[in-house]
This record gives sequence, structure tokens and C-alpha cells, in this order.
Amino acid sequence: TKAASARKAPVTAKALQGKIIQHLRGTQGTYEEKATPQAWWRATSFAVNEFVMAGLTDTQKTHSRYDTRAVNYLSMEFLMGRLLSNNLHNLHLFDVTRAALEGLGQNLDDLLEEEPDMALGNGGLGRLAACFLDSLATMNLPAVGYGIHYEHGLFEQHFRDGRQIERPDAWREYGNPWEVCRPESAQQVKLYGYVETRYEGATPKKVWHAGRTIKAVPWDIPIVGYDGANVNILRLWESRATNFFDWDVFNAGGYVDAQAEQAQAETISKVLYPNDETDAGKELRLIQQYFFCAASVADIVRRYRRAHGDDWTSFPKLVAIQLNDTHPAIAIPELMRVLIDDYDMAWKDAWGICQQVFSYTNHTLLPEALEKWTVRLFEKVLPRHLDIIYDINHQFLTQQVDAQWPGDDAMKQHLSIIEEGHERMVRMGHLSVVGSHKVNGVAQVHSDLVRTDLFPEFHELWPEKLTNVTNGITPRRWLKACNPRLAALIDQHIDADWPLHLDKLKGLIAKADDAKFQQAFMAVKRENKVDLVAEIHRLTGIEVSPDALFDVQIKRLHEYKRQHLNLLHILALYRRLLDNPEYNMVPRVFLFGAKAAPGYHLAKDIIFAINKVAERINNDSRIGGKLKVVMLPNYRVSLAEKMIPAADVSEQISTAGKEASGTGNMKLALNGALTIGTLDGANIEIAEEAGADHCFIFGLTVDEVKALNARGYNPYDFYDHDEEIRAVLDWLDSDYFTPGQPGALASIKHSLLQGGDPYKVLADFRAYSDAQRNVDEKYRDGTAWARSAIINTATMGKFNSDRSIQDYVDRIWHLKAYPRDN
Ligand code: 26Y
Repeated sequence: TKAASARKAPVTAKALQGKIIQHLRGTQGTYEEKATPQAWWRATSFAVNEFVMAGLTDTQKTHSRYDTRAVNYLSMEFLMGRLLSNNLHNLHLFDVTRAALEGLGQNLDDLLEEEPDMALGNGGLGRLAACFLDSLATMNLPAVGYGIHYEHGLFEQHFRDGRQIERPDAWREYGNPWEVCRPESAQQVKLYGYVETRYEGATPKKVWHAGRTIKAVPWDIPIVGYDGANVNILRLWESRATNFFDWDVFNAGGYVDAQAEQAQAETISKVLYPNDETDAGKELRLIQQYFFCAASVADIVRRYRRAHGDDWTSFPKLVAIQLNDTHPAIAIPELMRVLIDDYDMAWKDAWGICQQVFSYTNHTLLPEALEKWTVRLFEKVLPRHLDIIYDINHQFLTQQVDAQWPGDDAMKQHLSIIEEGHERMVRMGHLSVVGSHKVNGVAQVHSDLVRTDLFPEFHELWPEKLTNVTNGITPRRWLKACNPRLAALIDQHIDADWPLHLDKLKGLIAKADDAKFQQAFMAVKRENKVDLVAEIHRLTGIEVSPDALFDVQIKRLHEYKRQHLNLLHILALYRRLLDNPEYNMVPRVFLFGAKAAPGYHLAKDIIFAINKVAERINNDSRIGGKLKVVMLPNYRVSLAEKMIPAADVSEQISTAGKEASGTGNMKLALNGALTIGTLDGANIEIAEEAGADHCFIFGLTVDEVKALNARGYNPYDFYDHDEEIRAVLDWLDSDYFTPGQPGALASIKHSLLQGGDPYKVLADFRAYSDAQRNVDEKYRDGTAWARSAIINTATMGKFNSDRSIQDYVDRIWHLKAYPRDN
């Protein structure tokens, strides 16, 4: 026991100091007395990189020696966050690096803050991809992540007079020590143009004459597994102008035009689209999708052919491709195109390969997030792929659908990949289901709804295809690295290899009633709160007390996630306190972190409202500091790592049926926060694991929401009959929170009344308020709270992303682990 933490670092502090100094002088061109914290961070990262690269080389040799089957995880988003701390922990270099730096007069914690977040994702979907890469490497599974090397990740959020302002994120303005450019593996990607049909042999041949060719240059980021495991790669494609197409223009005096072409080509990987869940159907986004899918498919085919040449029989045995939502669905017709057009494979054989290779993860049921592209746009950008999609659709409708439902034209229309209407559309979800052998949802209730509500006919047609893989999170980043105090306490009581076998946390259940352990556990929580108090003050100037209950809602801003339900309840508390200064409540700090999509006006208004309400409440001396509200700016992975260890309460209050899974809910519970939540997404499974006594479940269930919709929901029923609801909504509409600007917050009330309250905020308000009363009461009983907090940490083993990955391996990928030879 305690083996992992006792494991010796692969280097002494002294030797490491030498490496850091060498990089400071040799690669940074500076020296100890002059170096900035940035330069120290870089030098340290380069020193660590020597160990990373050694692991990478060993792993790659192993994979090629055994000709391993691998999964290729295609995702538009990888929300990696910072890498130094993670890599130090996974390599068991953290303590020795701290010591080495101390000897050089540097503090590791300070240097870690120098690293910009790698924010190449919006939220849950992107962070899930990052957690999965950590697990795949840790489990020694051959895997490559494929994505886009965005020059600008998710925007930086500032507040100006309480309103969200976006600034571009410049994560690699000064280069990034973790990435390696691989120009030798660059690919060409074609776009636009037209398709010619050549009648030469027995079957007519289609030839795509592209209008443009773009170069895709790969940047590799090593993904370090935990505890001496493999080092896999995340390969991110950057778009460049091809260096041969513009010489004619150039030589004819078109130097400036040639630059314009270059700028256009480089636009493709310029910026991450900041929308999650609302598909705007923009041409550039389709081009981004195709760009990285085409480059990735070409790379996968190149790797295969290096070992197998033109013998395709092993291809489906060695290649699995996972589609992270429908965003990379264009990879399906792209692989068809490559096999048929470039390698002369028969249609049937190519299709057989595709269906064995692809699988698709669905992350949402929200209709506005289901991707559709107009046929017109497809025809313009990807004419050959449109042909192929028509062929796929024709085969599917005339063979499979007609066999199952003979002569049923309504069913054909319903299941067709092409949606008929005044503008014809390509349905990417349908394409993904038809082209994959497995389709999974991301939590049990979500997968059930995928089967019953989203794709019921597909489920009838292929009863084995739709399945569930409940999401998970990596305990290395989300407990060991972000909460070192709790990790150290856990190490004292159970085997130190819990970061690999998270079920071992169950060993803490026996300590849940132990007064000394309770005390130690809550002392850790309090120290984490003290750290966060300082950070809150640094970021906002607001002073809060670590003795208050810390109530945390951190996630993208969305109506369905209902930050405004939380806000209405805060207003109710404030009103109760003003009505009765003796109103009995535990002092509470409500903490928010959330970015709104720049074009999502109501979401931005909710941020504005939270900030304005916070301003008024935080400066109201009448309520004796019992209530504080703070929205921290620029919520991102590195800020989550500071907030989660300090949370007492985890707000997971989406309308039932709307949050596919949630993963923040898992991180917070793992760090000892108690969930207040609806029976939605993974909350259901969290409550099952922790036990109902250790969570605060409230509100309408999925079935009750459906029934309410069926009989007709009228939010005025609640506005008219619940005095408190009416009072807080009217209050928001006054100028109390925005002096001199009455109506500045009117859009919220408007959406909840005239707008019909699509997310049932008012219907759930009373139940939520009652559940919050229970939170308050439990917190007064320190022992009961400590017990529940411990039980939450102890029972979250299921939500290890290693378990999710094992489920993918067993049900979908069928991979074998290959520990590296060294
Ligand atoms: C189509 C485009 C606008 C789009 C871009 C990003 C659509 C959706 C997204 C991102 C979706 C997302 O992050 N979904 C979340 O995935 C998590 C991981 O499975 C879930 O836990 C979470 O419930 C879900 O909202």
C-alpha cells in the first residue's frame, strides 16, 4: 500500500535543477538573476518535456512493433487546460520539481499560474475529450486524439459594468512548450469545385475537381498517462495556404492577392466557434469540420498503409474511429470517398468498412444543437460528399427501411438523411447513426431518451446499436492535482493507488462517522475555502468569509441549466432577510462561473443580472453579511480547479431531460460537495451512488415535465398564486438593482412569463426553495454535513473516466492494452 505516492521520482532534485538551468540559459537565452516567472515556467516545462518525450518515443515504438488496434477520437474540441501540473503529477515529478525550484528561489505554485489554459473547447464535450485522453494513456490503450489547432481558443471573458465583454484568447501568442510541429506529416485538403462523371470501365467513375487546396499541418501534444503509463498523442491540425497554388498570381504582380489567399486559408483554424448547443449553420464551421476530418482520415489511412499497403482486410481490425457528437460526422463520407475514389474500392466493401469502423457519441437532445447543413452549402463546399451521402441514403432507404417498413413513405421521410422542406437539409445525426455500428448517450437517462424520444425508429431497426456509456472525469486532475490537501488526507487512510482505482475511495465510508476523520476532512475543506477567499478578493475585490457555506454553480450559461432559478432564489433569500433581519439562515456565499455564447442575448442578460444583484446585495449592510453573491470572471478549467475543492454545495439544477449528463456534478461531489439537483443526466446516478440522504434532489422528473407539457404549462399559474415568485420577478423588473435604468433586467421576467418559461423555472421554484431550506438545516448540523461530504467523496468511484473508457472498450472499441516496452 501507499506504493504510488512513495514511488521514487525518476530524477533527483539536483539533476532536475541542472536541466531547468540548462533550458533557462540554453533555450530561453536568459539567466537566473534576470529570468521572468514566464521564463522559469518555460524552462521547467522544457525540462519536464525530456521525460515526456522519452515516454512518447517508447510508446510509439511499442505501438508499431505490435501493430496495435487503436481508437482515433475525432473531436472539434479538446479542453485541455494547463499541462505542467498535470504532467508533473502523472510522472511523479511534482514533489521533486517543487524542491528543485525551491533551491533556485522559485515557487512551483506561482510558476504553474504562468501557464495559459489550452481552452480549445466550449465546455463539457471538450473537457470530456480531455479526460478521455488522460484515461486512454493511463490505461495503456493505443489512441490518437484528432482535432483543430485553433489559434484562438474560447474567448476571454471580462465584465464591464456587469456585462460580459469578449476578448480573443491568445494561448500560444508566445509559443507553447508542449507542442511539436510535424511538417513531414502535413496533408492536403480539397474544397469546392465540381464533380465529373467519367464513363470508362464498367462502372462510371466520379472525379472531384476541387476549387481550392489547403495544407493541414499537424501539431502533436503528448498525453502523459499516470504512473509510468504510455504517452499518447493529441494531433491538432493547423490550416495553411498550400505553397504552390499562388505562384502564378504572385509572379503576375499579385503579391497582395496571394497574401489574401493565404489569409483565407489560415482563417480555417483561426478561432473556435463559441456556441455550444446552438448550431448557426455557418460555412466556415462546415469547412473547419471537413478540414480536420479529411486531414485525420488521410493520416489514419497513411498510418495503416505504412504497414499494410493496399491490403485493406485488416483495416477494420486495426482502426476504430469515435465521433465526438456529429461535429466530425463528415469523416464518414470522407472515408467512403478515399476508399472508392482514391483506392478503387467497390461501394459495398467501402460501406462495410465504414460501418465497422465508426461509432458516434450523442451529447444532446436539444433540437437547436442537432446539426443540419443546407444541401445548397454542401453542394458548393463538398460536392463529391453530397453525392456519396445521396448514395448512402438511397441504399439505406431502399434496402433497410423498406425491408422493415415496406411501402411506408412517411417512415422513409422521417428516417431520411435528407430532410425535405422548403430548403433541403443534410441531417448529420441521421448520417452518424446510419454510418456507425454503435451510438451511445452519455448517462443512463440520456441514453434511454436517445432510444425512446430522439431515435426510436433507428432503435427499432437496429436494437443493438444504441447503447449507454456514462461519462466520467479523470481523478488525477480533478482530485489528486487540484485538491492536494484532500489527496494527502486520503493517502493516509487507503491505498495510495486510488487515482488508478477510484472505487477504493469506498474505504473512506468506514471513516464517515469517525469524529477525527470528519474534523480532518472539514479542515481540508476550510483551508481550500481560505485559498479561494483570497482568489475571490484578488479577482473581484469582494470579501467573503470562509465560515460561510460555499454554494457553487459553474458551467456554461444556458437557460436549460437555469442559473436564473438560482438567482430567483437568491432574491427570495435577500427579500426574506430584508423583511426580517432575524431570518434564520446559515451565512452563504453564492459563487458562479459561466461564459455565455456571444450571440446569446438572454444568457448575457442573466450574467448582467447576477452581477447587478451581487453588487446590491454585497453592499447592503442591513443583511449582516449573511448573503454574498460573486460571479468570478473568465471561468475556465484552471479556475474550476480552484473553485471545486472549496465547494460545499454543487448546483445541478437543469430542467429534467435537458442536461445529457453533466460532468462538473461529478467533480464537485468527488471533492466533497453535496449536490442540490434535479433528477437529470448523471445526477441520477450520482444520487444512486451517494444515497438519497447525501444529496438534495428536488423538482419535476422527466416524466412530469412531459406530462406538464402535454396538459399545457402556464407560468402565470405560479406568478399569480405564489406571492414570493411574483415579488422577486417584479423586483427584477424595477430599477432596484440597476439604479436609473428601470427595465434593464426585464428580459428575464419576460422570458419566464410571456416567453412561456420553456425550462419550467417557475414550476420548480418552490421545490428548489424547499430543498435549499434542507441544505441550510443540514449545514447547521456540522456532523451530519461532514458525514455526507465524506460519503460523497467516498462513493464517486464510478465516475472515474477510466471506467467510462473501459465501457467504451468493452462495448464499442474492443481494444487491447499495450504497456510500453522500455
Ligand atoms: C453544433 C455546435 C453549435 C455545438 C458545439 C458544441 C453543439 C454542442 C456543443 C457542445 C455540447 C456539450 O458540451 N455538451 C455537453 O456534453 C457533456 C459531455 O458529454 C455533457 O456532460 C453535457 O450534459 C452536455 O451538455
